[in-house]
Amino acid sequence: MTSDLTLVSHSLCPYVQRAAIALAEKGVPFERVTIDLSDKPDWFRKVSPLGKVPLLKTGETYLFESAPILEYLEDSQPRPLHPRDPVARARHRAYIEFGSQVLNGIGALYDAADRQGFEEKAAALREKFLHLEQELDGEGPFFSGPDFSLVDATFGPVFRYFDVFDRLGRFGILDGLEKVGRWRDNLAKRRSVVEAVAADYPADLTRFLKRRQSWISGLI
Ligand SMILES: N[C@@H](CCC(=O)N[C@@H](CS)C(=O)NCC(=O)O)C(=O)O
Repeated sequence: MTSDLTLVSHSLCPYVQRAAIALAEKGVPFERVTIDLSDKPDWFRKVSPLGKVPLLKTGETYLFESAPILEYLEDSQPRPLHPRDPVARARHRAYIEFGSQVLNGIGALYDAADRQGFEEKAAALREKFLHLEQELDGEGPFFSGPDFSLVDATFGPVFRYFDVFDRLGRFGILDGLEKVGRWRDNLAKRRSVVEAVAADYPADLTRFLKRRQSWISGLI
């Protein structure tokens, strides 16, 4: 099967991964074009209004921003990843945004200049996961039970950061959060989540963290 969908990507970007996971879950073939965000090509600057990845090219149109891209895939492709119930759908959309706020917290964590700043950011991040521990469906394996959803596509890339953080130290951010821990393990096993990044992702992320010249860089 051929596809006219192209995902404009960067190797580490968790927002790109959301779209790649949704496409894989839907069984939709797509091309990937990877760009260097530190040296953005002219064609990319012209078609990306915010200068960010992901972009999804469909026909001659470049869609930008991961949340609308996910919604477009829901509207245009098979195998729904949103629940049908309107309240549940709205709640899932809200937790996709919550996932973006968690990613902001992760960015603040790895950019913290010193240990005290790092610990403050770690505590703020843990608050968000404590909230998730309350919200999660205890049965699992996914956010809302048996069906993989866009919230799962959002959090697979979130937990992937922790696989690398765990190699650098014991920061305790997810300690004792049993439902979150089980969710993390289940997402790590999901084929679409595994295949959303290249095999050298951990080394690539570690190099990225080293270059931040922040407190965590000093642990590498
Ligand atoms: N709100 C955007 C966030 C996307 C984003 O932050 N992408 C980053 C890479 S992960 C980016 O392209 N940054 C531009 C840059 O580094 O210049 C979305 O959901 O798509």
